[in-house]
Amino acid sequence: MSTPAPRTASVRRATSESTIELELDLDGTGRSTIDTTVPFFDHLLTAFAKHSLTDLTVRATGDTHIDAHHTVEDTAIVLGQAIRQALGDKSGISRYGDALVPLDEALAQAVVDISGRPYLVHSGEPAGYEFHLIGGHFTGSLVRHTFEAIAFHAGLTMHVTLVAGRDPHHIAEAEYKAFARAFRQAKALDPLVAGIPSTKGAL
Ligand SMILES: [Mn+2]
Repeated sequence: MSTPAPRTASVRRATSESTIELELDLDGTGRSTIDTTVPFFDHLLTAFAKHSLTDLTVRATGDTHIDAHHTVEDTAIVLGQAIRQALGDKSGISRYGDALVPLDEALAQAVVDISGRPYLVHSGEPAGYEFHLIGGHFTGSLVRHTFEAIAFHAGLTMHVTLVAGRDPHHIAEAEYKAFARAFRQAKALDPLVAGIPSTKGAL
């Protein structure tokens, strides 16, 4: 048996609005060191790493004196870029994953296809969720916005549905954990898959 290539990536992105440095290992154990200066987003990324078994290091700084928006969005862009890079040619992956994850009263479903075709279908958040301020910095709207950035830059088809939920913190965390669990399945190497799991021969 040949040793599979490491599925790791290191991406740095600097703009006038933020500087992001991110390293990940898709075949990790869920260890993470996250510092985006936005504590609630650190909490979501830590949950993502833990429940997707991705080792993740993030150092981000940005113009959070204006708003957390740029730093959070740019970190999500870089996470997507790193995922795409680390997946390589996607040889031997399961490709699809799905999960239904509760957090007390909240329940979120995520379905992921590592398709190379960016698409996000996101629904179910209660009316006005986008206007909630969580942890003093993070607006509810950023849950969808970060999923958009990850899907578009990683090349994932993602359907994320909030089935139930009342607490804004629980809602965001359940959605991120569902995404993490679905992604964990989708990126997993399946010993029965020979080559790239697409009838087109490329993903
Ligand atoms: Mn934006």
